[in-house]
Order: sequence, then structure tokens, then C-alpha cells
Amino acid sequence: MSYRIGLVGKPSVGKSTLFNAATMNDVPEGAFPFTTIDPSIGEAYVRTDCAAPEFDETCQPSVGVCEDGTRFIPIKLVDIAGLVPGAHEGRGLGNQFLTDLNETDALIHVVDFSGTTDIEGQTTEGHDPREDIEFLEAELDAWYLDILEKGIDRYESKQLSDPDPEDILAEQLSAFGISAAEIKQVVLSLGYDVEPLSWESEQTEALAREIRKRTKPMVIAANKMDTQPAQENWDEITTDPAYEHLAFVPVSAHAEKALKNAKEQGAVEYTPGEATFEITADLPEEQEAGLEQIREFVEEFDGTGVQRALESAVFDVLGLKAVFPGSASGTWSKGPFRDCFLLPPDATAEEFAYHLHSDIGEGFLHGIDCRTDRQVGADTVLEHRDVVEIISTNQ
Ligand SMILES: Nc1nc2c(ncn2[C@@H]2O[C@H](COP(=O)(O)OP(=O)(O)OP(=O)(O)O)[C@@H](O)[C@H]2O)c(=O)[nH]1
Ligand SMILES: [Mg+2]
Repeated sequence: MSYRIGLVGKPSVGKSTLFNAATMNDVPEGAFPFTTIDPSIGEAYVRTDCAAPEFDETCQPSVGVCEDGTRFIPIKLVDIAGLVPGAHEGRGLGNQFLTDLNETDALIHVVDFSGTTDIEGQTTEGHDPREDIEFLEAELDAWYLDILEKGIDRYESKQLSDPDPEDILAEQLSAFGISAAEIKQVVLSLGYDVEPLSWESEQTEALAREIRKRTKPMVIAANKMDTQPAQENWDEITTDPAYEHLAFVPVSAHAEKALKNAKEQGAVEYTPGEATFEITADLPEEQEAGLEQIREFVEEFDGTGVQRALESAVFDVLGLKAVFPGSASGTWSKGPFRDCFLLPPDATAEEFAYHLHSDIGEGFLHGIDCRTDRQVGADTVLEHRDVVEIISTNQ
């Protein structure tokens, strides 16, 4: 299974530009197929330092790539239809939006920080990006609230059979991927009575919001940062205490796209995510000047921000860990460091074994931490970049 990150936002903020920049097949050898499942779902990558050099090995990735010791691990990126105010009431591409949204594990909210598009995505000037941040969250909350209220109605109609309220709510909210136990936990953490019929409407709203935050954690990609007004908005918004709780990443989807295009053309050497690149061809003056402008941007903002937005969603917001299946003895049946898997934050050695294969999980004896050669028990929670060999009766 591969994690899915959704790009959301109002129209014309640069979702598709960011999507194209992140998913284009720019790998020179062509050994890594660009898997288009649907026009709006593509493969993107998150970076981690490869573990192979520590073991004096040269890795042979079965998926993704490794460039200069940086491992690019595939994830799925979904370019979700633009959202307009009132979408939950059927405006715009309402239901399609919800279907796409349900399939994602985390969101990148692409916000046009330049203020040159209004709330519906039409050209304007001086629009406050804060409005967009609030509208999108409110719109998502409204979807959740609709469904939560339907669940409460169903619970009310089934009271004679004395059901557990969280079971009915979990069933109604199943598309959002939240279990009955998790719902109960959220209800209790808010200090509510477990009886839904006792909730005031503000309480139901707050609960919908809390469930949304949990099931769709979000990073904000402050896009179009290559423009002057965006940089002014950035300074103002990211120092505003009201927005302190949000994770912002400064992004220029344009810059990333231009660098990837130039790389494909053989004009630059560029590793995605880096704050540097090298021009390697004689270019027309205009193109060279454009690239020099991009150089100023990536030097100031430490890259184009596209990789950072993806990695913030995967590692900071979802808290995933990259784990390498290793070999304590240094014997590799299929080539060294072929795989690097993204696992949930609390994944244990035994769960890692099941992730490799259900047979390996069933025959789990213990793991070996390949850096220390120590045994690792079934319940040991793995760390980011661990290299672990699983010893199983079903190898
Ligand atoms: N200056 C600047 N413009 C950008 C950037 N990214 C996208 N744009 C421009 O913003 C406009 C909208 O970009 P799209 O990628 O089509 O936006 P979208 O969010 O996919 O829009 P919808 O599909 O309509 O929801 C285009 O004119 C892009 O060229 C950027 O990083 N900087
Ligand atoms: Mg688009």
C-alpha cells in the first residue's frame, strides 16, 4: 500500500502546476515507470538519506531512485478538483471532490499567497490568503458535519435496539477512515458525554472539526512565493499568532517545474529538493536569466519548496518512518537495499514483518537491528531510518 497525499485548494492556486512538477518522470535511466492510475493520480517521492553507504553497499532500489545517497521513496499524489465556497451544498465538483478526498491520508492545502486570485479563483489583486485558509477548513468541516449529523439521526432512530453510539457514527463516517474506538476517544478528549443526543449543536460542530483534523492532517503550501506580494503576505501571516498552529511551507511550483523541464532538456543538473543547481549547457540569454532568477529564489528559500511540502506531509504531519529491510550478515538474495518502506509512527518489528509479507509476520521470531547486531523484540517500535532484518520461520 502506498500513502496518498491530496492537493486541495480553491481553483487557480497552482495545484496542477505543483502536481505536474512533483510527478513528472524525470529519472534519466527510465527504469522507474511513471504509473498513471488516473490522470489526476501520480507518483511523487519523499527523500531520506539512504542507509546503504553506512554498510559500504551500493543500493539497488526496486522502486524509486537513489541520487547521491538520497533515497526517493514513492508516494501517491492526488490532484483534487478545486473547491469553491458552498461545495458541500453541491456547488462546483462537490461529490467528485469528496470521493477524491476520502482516498487521501493527508492534505497539502495549496494557497495562492500572491493574492492575485479571489475566493473563486478569478483574477484579482490584494486578496488576503488568510480568507482561503479559513474557507477551506470551514468547507471541509461542513462536509464532516453533514455526515456526522446523519450518523446522529440514524442513532436516534435505532435507539430501541440500544446500539453503541460510536459504532453507528463510525459506520456513517467509514469513508473518512475512523474507527469506533477513535471516535469514542475524540468524544472523551473533548470532555463530552458519550450520548450523542445530549450534544449541543456547537459541540457537534467542534467534534466534526476535530475528526476532520485527525483524519485529514494538513500542510499549507504557500504557493507563488516567487512573486513580491506573496513574500509580503508570507511575512505577515507566518508571524501572526492566530496561524501559529499551522505548518506553512514556502513554495514556487513554477520554479520546480522550470527546473525539472530544464533538467529533462539536459540544461541543468538538479536533484529535486536541493537549494542549488548547475547550468550545464549553453542556453539562450532569456532562459539563462530565468534560471538565474530561480537560483535567487531557491537560495533564499532553501529550495523550491515542492519536496519540502511533500515531506512535511509525510514525515511531520503523518509522522511516517522510512524503514529499510536489512541483512545482518551482509548477504542479499536480491541485491542490497532494494526496499525502503514508509510505516506508521507506532509500527513495531512484528508489524514490519507483516508489512513484508503475511507469512513472514506469522512466522516472526525476532528482528535484528543491522547497525548494532542486537535482537529486536516483536513489540519494539521502529525508528525512522532503522535497518532491520526479520528472522521468521517462514523466510
Ligand atoms: N507566479 C506563479 N504562478 C504560478 C505558480 N504555480 C502556478 N502558477 C500559475 O497559477 C495559475 C493556475 O495554476 P493551476 O496549476 O492551473 O491551478 P489549479 O489550482 O490546478 O487550478 P484548478 O485546476 O482550476 O483548480 C497558472 O497560470 C499557473 O501558471 C507559481 O509557483 N508561481
Ligand atoms: Mg488544476
